[in-house]
Amino acid sequence: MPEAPARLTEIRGEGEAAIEAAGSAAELEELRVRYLGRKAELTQMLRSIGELPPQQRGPVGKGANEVKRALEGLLDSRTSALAASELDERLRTDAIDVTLPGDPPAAPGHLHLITETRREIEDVFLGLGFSVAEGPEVEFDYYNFTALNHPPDHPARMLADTFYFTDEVLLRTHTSPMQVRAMEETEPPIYIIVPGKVYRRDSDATHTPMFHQVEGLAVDDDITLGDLQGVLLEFARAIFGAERDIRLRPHYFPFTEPSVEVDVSCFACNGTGTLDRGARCNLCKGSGWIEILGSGMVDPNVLGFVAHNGYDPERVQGFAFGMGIERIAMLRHGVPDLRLFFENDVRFLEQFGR
Ligand code: 2NL
Repeated sequence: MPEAPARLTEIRGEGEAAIEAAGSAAELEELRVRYLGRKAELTQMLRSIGELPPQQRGPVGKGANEVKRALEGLLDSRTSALAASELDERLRTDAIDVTLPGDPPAAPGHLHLITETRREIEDVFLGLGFSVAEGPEVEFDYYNFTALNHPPDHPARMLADTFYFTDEVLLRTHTSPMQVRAMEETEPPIYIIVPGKVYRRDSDATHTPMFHQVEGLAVDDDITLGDLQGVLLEFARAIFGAERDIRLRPHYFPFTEPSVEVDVSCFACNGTGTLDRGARCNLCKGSGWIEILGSGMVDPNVLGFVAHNGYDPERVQGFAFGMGIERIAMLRHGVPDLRLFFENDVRFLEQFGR
């Protein structure tokens, strides 16, 4: 057995090497027991110092305590270094990437009935070859009235009926101004529908100052009232059921000539006006017909405003129509009051828009 101080140097070398090499907290704990535990060689040496010759006690005791402190210090610093790097590792691997898409429950929201209805109407006309165009809600008097053949004294132009910003700038009262814009931008043929919000100075049980419209426009060679009738029959059947018929009644609009109002055969009484036990149908008031929209052949005067872009009224003709989205939705879903659309009572809204 080597002399005590030489053995101490050996223990210190071995211990330090083993501690440096340890890769886990558990290994370090084992080494702490092996080198500093009750049965460790170093501990035994310190305990038996009293048995050494007196002149060796001082140097051996001093040397053994030095080794003990060195190994203790190294064990402590390695233990905390390892804990820190294990924490770093965990922070790195357990990190949550908050930019990844989550896995949330299905959104509790859904479309508003007006949005759902607008999209269904759009789908019908997309299927018939029309494109969807949208335009500004703040318009010039020129596009909203003048180019749509409204004479300067037309009642719709009055301050009492239309929201004006200035003499020439207003909130559009229909979506037709965008149809004039589309004709300025695109030569014929044109087949478009224009959905959107429109504004009129009206407010009662059947009128809100803002409502939604879809207008349609087709201009081509040889467009006839028969084309209008065919397109609107397809529309009525797609929205109100394959059994439906339509009826055109003469009417008047400033921008169409001739003009017609269009009725669909009643889907509550199948157009008979009478219910099961002979009671009068209350949806169509016994007439068998329900008004759904207004339309007509585009007035040549309207085409005259865009004749410079190929809309020569001597060479092309067209049809146009306009409908209120609220009215279509109320009829289809039996909504009893227009104002329900805008009160945002979820008990109403939640019933639609799946
Ligand atoms: C209704 C009736 C209608 C039009 C809108 C139109 C547009 C152009 C030219 C000619 Cl650019 N006409 N639009 C035509 C007839 C009726 O709307 O009752 N809407 C709620």
